Amino acid sequence: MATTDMGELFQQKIDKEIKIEPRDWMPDAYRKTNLRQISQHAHSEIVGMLPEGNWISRAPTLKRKAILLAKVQDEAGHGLYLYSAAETLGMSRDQMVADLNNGKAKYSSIFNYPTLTWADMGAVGWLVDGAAILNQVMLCRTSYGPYARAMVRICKEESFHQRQGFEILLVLSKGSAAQKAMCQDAINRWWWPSLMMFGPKDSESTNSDQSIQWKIKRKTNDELRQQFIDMIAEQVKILGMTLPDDKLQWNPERKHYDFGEINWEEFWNVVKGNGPCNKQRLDARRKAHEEGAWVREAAKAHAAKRLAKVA
Ligand code: FAQ
Repeated sequence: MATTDMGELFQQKIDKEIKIEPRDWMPDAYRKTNLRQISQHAHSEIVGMLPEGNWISRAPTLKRKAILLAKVQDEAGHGLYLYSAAETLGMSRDQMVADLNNGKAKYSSIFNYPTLTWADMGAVGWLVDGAAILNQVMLCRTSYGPYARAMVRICKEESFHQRQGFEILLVLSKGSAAQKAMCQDAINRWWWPSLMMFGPKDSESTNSDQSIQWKIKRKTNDELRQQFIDMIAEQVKILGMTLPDDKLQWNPERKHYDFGEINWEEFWNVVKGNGPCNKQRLDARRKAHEEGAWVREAAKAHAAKRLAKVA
């Protein structure tokens, strides 16, 4: 069958909401886009462990430490499900990790910002996981089967992450003047970078149109960003805190909150590797990879020994 006919059949399958599975025929560009997005997503989970990992040894109580530890471990698990889903598209995990470590692969801009105080653990959970969930709920219905299935489990865990973040801030918001100030400061620093997580505005998004046609994405970057702003603008009232945007205002005609201009220059700067912590994050990943070499070698040797026994 000619590739164009195959392409038409493929689109019909997508339109009928039939999931695409690893052994099915798919256009090269569909394979490439999924591989790009899923591997970027996996890298984000793994690099995303670092800003919070920074606070595990400094959590204020044993209980807080156990919760944070569990959250960071969940993120490692998410990375693993996602690398496995990406591998079904034909690239090895070794190659994906190499691409991350040599700076070729992207990961979410948000993880290039520093976590300066304990309140940042709350802001990351509430805002960063909150933004992640909105995007990921949509991805539970993405057209590539292994990605959609991985997202279902990830979303269940992410909602716990968001609640624990909000609860950290809720406690601080009812605390001393210094704790309240710490809470507000963390919100101020994480608000704008969280909005950037959804990607460039629709008019500058290179992949959205095709990804929406293939139902990899179900909503545009701007649609999800607006949904997030509408949700957080209400939740912040419960904390008795404010969002650092003097243009934030309910618009009864649009039935959405209006908001100020995002600093896109800052966004692209971070994406290109020049954010406050890009170098630190990649250095940490490379170091962990080098120091873990003996584990990989031991695991390979063990697997080879077992295979030899079976043969
Ligand atoms: N950072 O054409 P579009 C988490 C790139 S959640 C860096 O609109 P697309 C959980 C984009 O790759 C965070 N780069 O792209 C957690 C593209 O460049 P390329 C991860 C970005 O793919 C919480 C170019 O800009 N979530 O980890 C960003 O259609 C707490 C043009 O953009 C996901 O990855 C950015 N923010 O839409 C863990 C979700 N935005 O690749 C630990 C899955 C855009 O052509 C702690 N991914 N770029 O060279 C997606 O849904 C999509 O990939 C978007 C971007 C929405 C991120």
